Formats: sequence, structure tokens, C-alpha cells
Amino acid sequence: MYTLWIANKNYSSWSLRPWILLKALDIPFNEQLSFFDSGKSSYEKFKAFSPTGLVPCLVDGNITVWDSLAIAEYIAEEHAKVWPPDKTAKAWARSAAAEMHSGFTTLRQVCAMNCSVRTELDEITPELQRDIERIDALWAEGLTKFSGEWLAGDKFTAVDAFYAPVALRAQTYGLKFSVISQGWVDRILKHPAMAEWLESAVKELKIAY
Ligand SMILES: N[C@@H](CCC(=O)N[C@@H](CS)C(=O)NCC(=O)O)C(=O)O
Repeated sequence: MYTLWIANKNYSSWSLRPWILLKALDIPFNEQLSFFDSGKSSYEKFKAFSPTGLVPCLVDGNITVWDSLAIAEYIAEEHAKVWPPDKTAKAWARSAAAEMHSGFTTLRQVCAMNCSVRTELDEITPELQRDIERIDALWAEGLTKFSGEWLAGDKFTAVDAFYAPVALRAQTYGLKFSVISQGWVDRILKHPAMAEWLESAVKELKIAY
């Protein structure tokens, strides 16, 4: 069985991606949660199980896979449902997930994931607005083109998992999306796997700090 190393559910957006993917697809795994060290880098602590000193990290027997995108692709080798079956939808989903993985730096910096907080930004800079508009256009494209409830069709796939933390950021910071995109935000926030993550995130705040 896979072992997935993650950090604090309240804060670790990269941990959420493979975690919600495995949960939503009903793929069994052991969760190993290692809390961030408060006020300093967790590199040394995470180095004990992750070659980069970062989470998430997946262990499958004697195989170690680090980095969220590599983890999704590794799981996909055994579980085809990680990506949509249709070739066009799969190409779109992979591109969109890769775009999230390598981009949207302003959104990630300005709107850090913090599941339990509700606040408002003082200002939406042009850079942040550009990230929000690109994400909105991307979500609307997937939802329209593949005519499903999920970004690349009628099933939850890895592209939904990769944007799951953006839905949480939308909730925390009150980010505004188009009606069709907001529909996806509402659906993923209500997904049972997301509800489970959020329940643990709240409980963990009492343990970790
Ligand atoms: N590109 C990596 C990013 C991983 C990453 O930055 N993880 C953060 C947690 S969300 C981390 O481990 N930070 C260590 C620290 O804050 O000390 C991935 O996709 O997995």
C-alpha cells in the first residue's frame, strides 16, 4: 500500500493535492503527517523521509516518489482513473495541472492556504488579478468543453486535485469567480474528501500549536 507523507492540513497546499486525489478515487493509502517546525524550515525533519526535504512524498515499497506532479503520474500508472480517459480531455487536464504546478506564483504567495481563516485582501494587485482571471478562464474552459461537473468531465480527476487548494483560497480570501467556475468551487468544497481534510485541519490546529 502507498504511504503518503504530508504536513499540516491547515497550511500544506501541496500535501492536499495527492491526498485528495487518492481519497476521491478511493485508492487506499497510509497517511503519515509530519507537522511543520514552527518558525523555522522543516527541511532537516522532512529529509528523513523525503529527498528534497519537502512534502508531499509517496513511498511504495522500496520506491520513493517526491513532488506532487510526479506522485500523480506514478499513481496513474496503476490507476488509469487519475486522468480522464478521453485523449483530448487527458491532454487538457495534464496541461492545466502542470500550469498550476509551475505557475500562479502571485496567487500562491499572496493568498497562502489557511483553511480555518476567513479574511479579505486589502488590495487585488494587477498580478494577482491576472492569476485569478487565468484560473477562471481555465476552469470555465474545462467545464464547458468537457460538459461535466468536474474540470475535465464527469469524474473527479487529478486536475481537480491540483486546483483544490485554489478553491480553499477562494473561500479564505473571498476571491471572485464567474458563475460556472464558482459552481466548481462550491462542488469541490462540498466533496466528502475535502470535508474530511477540513475536519482534520481544524482539529490539528489544537494539537500542532
Ligand atoms: N513542487 C513541490 C512543492 C513542495 C513544497 O513546496 N512543499 C512545502 C509544503 S506545502 C514544504 O514541504 N515546505 C517545507 C517547509 O516549509 O519547511 C511539489 O509539487 O510537491
